[in-house]
Amino acid sequence: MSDTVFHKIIRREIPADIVFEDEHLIAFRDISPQAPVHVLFVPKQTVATLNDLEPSQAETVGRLVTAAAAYAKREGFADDGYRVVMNCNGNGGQTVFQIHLHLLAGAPLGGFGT
Ligand code: IU
Repeated sequence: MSDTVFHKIIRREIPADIVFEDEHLIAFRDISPQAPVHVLFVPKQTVATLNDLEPSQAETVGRLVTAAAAYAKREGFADDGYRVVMNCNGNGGQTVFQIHLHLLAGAPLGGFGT
C-alpha cells in the first residue's frame, strides 16, 4: 500500500499550489523550486517508481508529458524552452515514491543533469 505526500495533496489533506488538475493527474508548484518555474505533474493512479510502470500503463506517463507541454504553451514559455525530468530510486534522486514529472523553466537550465 503506497501512500505518499502526493496522495495527500491529491486528496486535499495537505495544501499545495495546484496549477492544473483533471481526472488523470494533478500539477502543483514544487515546494522547493529549482528554477523560476518548477511544477510537478503527478498521476492519480498509484505507481511508486518507473520500475513499477507496466507497458499497459504507458499512457499514464504520456499524459504527464502532454499535460506539461500544454501547460508550457498556456503559460507562454514553450518557445523559450523547458526541461522535463523523472527521477527513479536512489541514484536517480527520487525522494517521493509516487511517480512524477518535474517541469523546469523560466531561465537557461545549463547542462544536462543540473
Ligand atoms: P523527487 O524526484 O522525488 O526528488 O522529487 C520530489 C519533489 O517533491 C522535490 O522536488 C520536492 O521539493 C517536492 N516536494 C513538494 O513539492 N512538496 C512536498 O510536500 C514534498 C516534496 I515532501
